[in-house]
Amino acid sequence: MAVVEAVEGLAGKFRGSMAGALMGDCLGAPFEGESRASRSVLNSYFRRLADPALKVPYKLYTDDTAMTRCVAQSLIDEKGYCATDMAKKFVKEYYNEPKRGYGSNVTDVFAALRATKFQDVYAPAGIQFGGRGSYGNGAAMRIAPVALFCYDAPDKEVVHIAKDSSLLTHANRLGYNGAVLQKLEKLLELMEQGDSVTPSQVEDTLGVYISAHMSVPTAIYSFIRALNPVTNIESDNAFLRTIHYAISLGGDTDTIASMAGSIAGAYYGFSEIPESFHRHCEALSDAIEQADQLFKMRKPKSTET
Ligand code: F2R
Ligand code: MG
Ligand code: MG
Repeated sequence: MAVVEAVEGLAGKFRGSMAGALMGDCLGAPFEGESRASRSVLNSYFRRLADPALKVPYKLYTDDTAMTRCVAQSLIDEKGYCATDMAKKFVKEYYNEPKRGYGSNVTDVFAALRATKFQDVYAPAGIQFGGRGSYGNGAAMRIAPVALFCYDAPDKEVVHIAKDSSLLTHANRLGYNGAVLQKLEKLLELMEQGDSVTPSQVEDTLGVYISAHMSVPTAIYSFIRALNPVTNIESDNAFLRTIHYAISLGGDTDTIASMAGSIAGAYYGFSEIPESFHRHCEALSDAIEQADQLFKMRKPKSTET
């Protein structure tokens, strides 16, 4: 792919967030659900990918990115949140490319939305799991464009769009809140232990699973942990270190690395993502294009009432 022009400042952070989500997904996907990869396997994986002479096909994105792209495109097309448009985009995307590794139950929501002709777009998610709704991390994994779109908006606007867009597929309160607050206390305890915390401790304390409450705090922790060098992780680039560390925890690697990558990408900015990795991820230019559009249309600052 063509080299992406460097953009600094806030625009670079928008790009970094969208690109980071994509890269975490693409680079983490080969390890999803496999037993935890060893340090040496991951160090050589990242070393190989960094080699400009390496000629391999790019890594495909999965459902995480497929849905993130829908969220971004819907906010862009509708210039705001439109539940019906977003639901239609999810369904169209799924039926165009169903083999992106979707959660096994969320596909029932897509089928019901289509069968009911989008009459009540929140209804199908509400009847999942006997009316309890899904607590999978499929709503959290696609949320980055909402944060970008609402960059300057009042908090209540971010919360409204984040919650309602999640409810299109995930009606369990753990699915849209991620039980994050409870878990954040444990995250703080882990942070106090510094670099001595092992992947097993993270798995036992925060979780590395497909459920929102067992993966969202883990992604946040991965970002914080990788702010500084991590023992046995070779990457000296902090963005790559975040993705590497998230994958090293095992479990739901594409999703945890994608969520951590979007935070790290926003924090460090796109210019800090090594160019040698750009070509390894499918459709990076689309992520950049959507980031640029979200940047241009970000909501103006307004005073909260
Ligand atoms: N699906 C996967 N990975 C497995 C297969 C990938 C393989 N490499 C392949 O290519 O085929 N990953 C993706 O799914 C996760 C996001 O899932 P989402 O969108 O939340 O789906 P769903 O179906 O709503 O929930 C996932 C599972 O969670 C359990 N669950 C959820 N709510 C529950 C409830 N109330 N009670 C009991 N169980 C509940 C179920 O097992 C659901 O199937 C991401 O990892 C993405 O990468
Ligand atoms: Mg996935
Ligand atoms: Mg996953």
